Formats: sequence, structure tokens, C-alpha cells
Amino acid sequence: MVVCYHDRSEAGTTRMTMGLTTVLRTLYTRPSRWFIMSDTDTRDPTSLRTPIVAVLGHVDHGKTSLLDKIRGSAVIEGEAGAITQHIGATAVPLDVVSSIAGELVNPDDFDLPGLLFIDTPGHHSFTTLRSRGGALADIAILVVDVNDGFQPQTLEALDILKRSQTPFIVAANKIDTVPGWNPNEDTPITATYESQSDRVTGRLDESLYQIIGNLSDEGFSADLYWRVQNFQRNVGVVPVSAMTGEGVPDLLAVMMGLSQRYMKEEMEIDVAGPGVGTVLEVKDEKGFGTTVDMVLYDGTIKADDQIVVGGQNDPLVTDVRALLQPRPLAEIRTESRFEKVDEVGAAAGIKVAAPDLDDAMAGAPVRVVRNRALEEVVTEVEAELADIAVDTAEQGVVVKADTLGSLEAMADALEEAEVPIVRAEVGDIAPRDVSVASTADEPKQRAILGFNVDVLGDASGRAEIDDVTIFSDEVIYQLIEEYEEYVEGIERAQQDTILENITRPARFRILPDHTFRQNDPAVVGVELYAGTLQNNNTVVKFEGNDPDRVGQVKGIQDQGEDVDEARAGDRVSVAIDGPTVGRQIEEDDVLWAEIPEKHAKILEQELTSEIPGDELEALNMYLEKQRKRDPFWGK
Ligand SMILES: Nc1nc2c(ncn2[C@@H]2O[C@H](COP(=O)(O)OP(=O)(O)OP(=O)(O)O)[C@@H](O)[C@H]2O)c(=O)[nH]1
Ligand SMILES: [Mg+2]
Repeated sequence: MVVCYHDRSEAGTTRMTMGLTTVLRTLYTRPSRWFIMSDTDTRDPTSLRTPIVAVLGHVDHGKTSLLDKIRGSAVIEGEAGAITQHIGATAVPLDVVSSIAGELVNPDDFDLPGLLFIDTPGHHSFTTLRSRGGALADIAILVVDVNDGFQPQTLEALDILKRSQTPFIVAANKIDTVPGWNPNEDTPITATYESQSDRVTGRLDESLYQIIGNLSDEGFSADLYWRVQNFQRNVGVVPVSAMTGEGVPDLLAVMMGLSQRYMKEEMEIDVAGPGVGTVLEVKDEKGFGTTVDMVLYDGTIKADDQIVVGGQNDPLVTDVRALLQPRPLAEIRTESRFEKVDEVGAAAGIKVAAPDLDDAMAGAPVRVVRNRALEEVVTEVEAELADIAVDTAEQGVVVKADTLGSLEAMADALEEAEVPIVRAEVGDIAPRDVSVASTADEPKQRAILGFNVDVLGDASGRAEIDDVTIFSDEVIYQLIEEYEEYVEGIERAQQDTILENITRPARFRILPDHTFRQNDPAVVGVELYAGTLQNNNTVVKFEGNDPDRVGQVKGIQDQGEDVDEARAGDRVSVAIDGPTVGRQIEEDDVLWAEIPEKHAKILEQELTSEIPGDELEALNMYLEKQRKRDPFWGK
């Protein structure tokens, strides 16, 4: 499926200024199931899996509340039994979607079995949600708080959606918090919108247009969902409240419609085939040891299957000991939170208990072996892992991340920022990472960038001793910005020290009637035309283009005070050891500080932006003279 995101032109401001009410009326005149194509397909619906929907967004913008609301609404509709709570996910079957969405969804129009929502906590990296080199989620909901607007993790989520080409819609949440809002529980947005006062709708519109504008700034053409004709070109924005349920029918209808229309082919799977999935989290579970929470996106997994799981080093081969699902709420009093199941089919969230899972990595592939050669499956897992592997350099920074997916995203972002990586691994920052970082030759590479990971106690002490800087953040671009600022600081300091050790250009003239002493040393009054004259500078005089060394500065006095240097515009007296006034030098002569060729090269190639304009001018004149004699001088 091709998703075009970079068409900014369609979020035209003229359309946006059109009153929402006017627009909403047009929704009524349009068939409510506007996004369904005529469906003459007769494929066996049992071979279609549930689309996986990732719910993303900034911390506290209401992702979990939205899913709770959907579950809660189902209870009210008497459909609670139909909703199954999965590990890390909630499965909502089509008939439940339809009963919540009311007339917006007619189940006869669909053959997809429903939707599987994956909730991603704001502080967690949703980059875990990967599969076979792409996004694990087939489609996503980006939740944005209408009061809070775009926040760092909103931008991060957008970036990941863009990179992975995942289609998405935006849920503009918490519309009930608009001052004066008159709630109409669980109604479609159109109905509740019409019952609000103009003042209230005006304020809501403002927030919504702000969000649409923010999306456009990020390169996504967006509009309120009922105005979007082509969801492959435009991002639909759905105003909702997870608190009152307003707009939730619309949200479900759009998700269902989009999946059916654009994703049906990708949902075709071999239902009974060996399962394929992605590790969401590796967790210690009392009574089960190390378990993995995974999302199965293809085939089935059975309680007696052999599986291959991506590990820190090699693929792990192990036998499933138990498949665990959360117990329904009513049965929570029993000793275990989980109930064992014999088999699950895609798409599903499931906890797998098995021996030897300690080295499993979040974001890594899981494959069921079943009737195939083990070697073949191991090779498949290896190939997937190799696909994610980060290219490392001889020298560079150390990168740690919580999951394979986020490691990959970090590596991409660092490559873009032209920051080389010496080592990239999933896991917390440990002392041995500090050891690796401390071997870097360049100070700016003595750094560890940790995304969503902890710094183990002894690692931070070690880092201080070894002069390694640790950066850690929960937003990738912020992490990289922090590091870039640090590098800039180091480079500035380095240039300052280079500049201290380099001879600066200076051009000056001996003033007439200012010879205070003829020689040993000659003391003359000078005026600096350009640059910085420093004590101990060698002084040259050009005869045509040939520089003649005439002596060395042995003291500078400004109004009777000894100084180390003089700047352009200054008039100072200078003691020059070597020449005699009237022989090697004369009053009115123009003299120069000699710039060693190596220094001239560094100045021209690295420091032109660091030195003052007059000094640059002196440098260029000096270079010009030298290069007339020798075109390669200082190159
Ligand atoms: N008034 C109002 N409050 C809401 C709404 N949605 C969520 N909240 C509140 O916002 C807070 C955060 O909601 P959550 O659902 O936990 O947010 P989240 O996005 O899952 O947060 P993380 O998982 O921490 O990233 C809670 O106090 C909710 O009650 C809404 O539509 N209206
Ligand atoms: Mg949450």
C-alpha cells in the first residue's frame, strides 16, 4: 500500500476556516458508511486476520482511557464477553465494533473479524512494534490531548509512523474539557457537536485547527475525518472524549473502514500455519520464570510448540511451557492472574512461558517451528535479526536502547545526524559499556546514548572516573539534540585552544616620526590595520611577493603599559629585535606578523568563522601574496 504523506497543499487554510457545523451537515447528506467500497470479494473470511492497531501518543493524552472506554462501552452494550483482554492488547470483534458504532458500522459491509488494539504507554518506546522489517501495527491511532496539543512524544510517534509508513488517524481527545461542554455520552461526534453552543464549538474548532496545522508542519496533510476523501493522501482527525465516549463510535467506524478498505489483502494469512510474532516485552513472572509477551501476527502458536526467539547473541531455541492470557476480571480472585490456553491464532497478544528466555530481546522475532526443519527457522530468525543489525564503525559512540526497534530507530536518526556508532545493543547502561566508550580517541565520542534504559548503579560512577558522558532520554530526537549540543560545546572549546596556539594574522604600519630607538631592539610606534599582533610574533616585510623576515616582537606597550597583544585599530609602541630603523625597516613601512604555513592552513580551512573579520581580511591578503609566489602555499 502506498501512503503519501507529503502533500501539504490539501490542508488549505480556506477550507479550514469553513465552519465545522457547515461541514458536519454535509456528513448527514452523505451516506454514513462513506468509506466502504462496493465489495464483491468472495474470499473465505476465516483467512483474514484481525488488523493490529497501535494506540500511540504523549504521556497522559488518554490512550489507555480510550481503550478502557471501548471496553466499558462494550459492557454497557452487553457485549463484554465478546471483548477479550490479551497480553498488552485488547481484541474487539466486529459485532462489538458495530454495536458501539451504531449506524456508522453495518457488520454486513465487513469481512475482517474486528480490531486488535495495542496500548503503548507514553514512556515506552512504540518502536518495539516492528515486524519483518516493517511496522508491526497495520494501522495506528495517534492520541492528542486537545488542550495540550503536540508534545515531544507526539512528534516522536509521528516520526516513527512516517518512517514505517504506517497509516494512521489522529484522535483529538478530551473534547469534554472544553469549557462549557455539554456532554452527550457515547454519541457520534456530529450529534454532540450540534448540541454545543457557538462559543464552545468555536473553542473546539480552534484546538482542532491547531492540531491540523501541527500535522501540516510535520509534512502530513490532514483534515477533520469527515472531510477526508482519500485516506491514503490525508490524515483524518477524529474529535473524541475517552471520558464521555463522544466520538468513539466515529473512531471505531473510521478504523474499521480504513482497515477493510486499504488493508484487507495484507490481512490474508494461513490461519493454521506456524505462528510468527514479535516480542513486546521480556518479563519475570512469578511461578513462570522469564516470559515473553508477544504479538502474534501470523499463523498459530500452540502450548507444545517449539519456538525460535531472537536473543542478545544467537537465536534461542526453546519449547513452549505455557501460553498465558489475562484472566477475565470476574475471576481475578484465583491465585494466578493468568489462565493457560492451548492455542491462539493471529492476531493476538500472548504471554509465552518457556525455558531459556533470559536473553530474549524486546522487538525481536518469534517463530514457531512445527513441521519444519529447525535449521530453516533459525536461519529465518537470523536473517530478520541481521536485517535490524546496526552498522558499526571503528570509532564512535555507544548506543543502548530498550528494544530492537528503538535501537534501529536510534541508529537511523544517528546516521542522519552523521554520528558514527561503535557499539549498539539492547539493554541497560552497564560498566562494560563505559569501558567501551572510554577507549574512544576523540573526546566527543566518549559518550553513551541511552534510549529508554536505566543506568546501572556502578556504571555512572565508572563513567565519572573514565571521563565518559552518559546521555539518556525517552525521546529520540531530544536525546540526539542533547548529544549534538554537547559536541558543539566540545568543538567550540577545541577551537578556542587551537586559536590560542596559532599565530594570528596581523598587518601594521610604522608611524612616521615614531622611532623611539633605532635598534637592539628597534622601538617604533605602529598602527594596526588588521588582525592581532602578539608578543614574540616574527615580523616580515614583503618585497613584492617575497616575505623577508626582519625580526621578532619583544614587547608591546599601550600608553606606557606592557600588553601581550594589540588589535586592529590600536596604536602601540613595539619593540622589534633584529632590524635597525633606516636599514631593514623604515618609517611608513607596512609589516606583517609571519604566519607559519601550517597555521595559515588551519586558519583558512577550519577557523575562518572563529576569527574577526579584519583578521580574516589580513589572512586573505597574506595568502594572496604568498600564493602569487607559490600557488600551493598553505594548501
Ligand atoms: N476529561 C477527560 N479526561 C481524560 C480523557 N481521557 C483521559 N483522561 C484523563 O487523562 C489522564 C491520563 O489518561 P491515560 O488514559 O492514563 O493516558 P495515557 O495516554 O494512557 O497515559 P500513559 O499510559 O501514561 O502514556 C487520566 O487522568 C484520565 O482520566 C478525556 O477524554 N477527558
Ligand atoms: Mg496508558
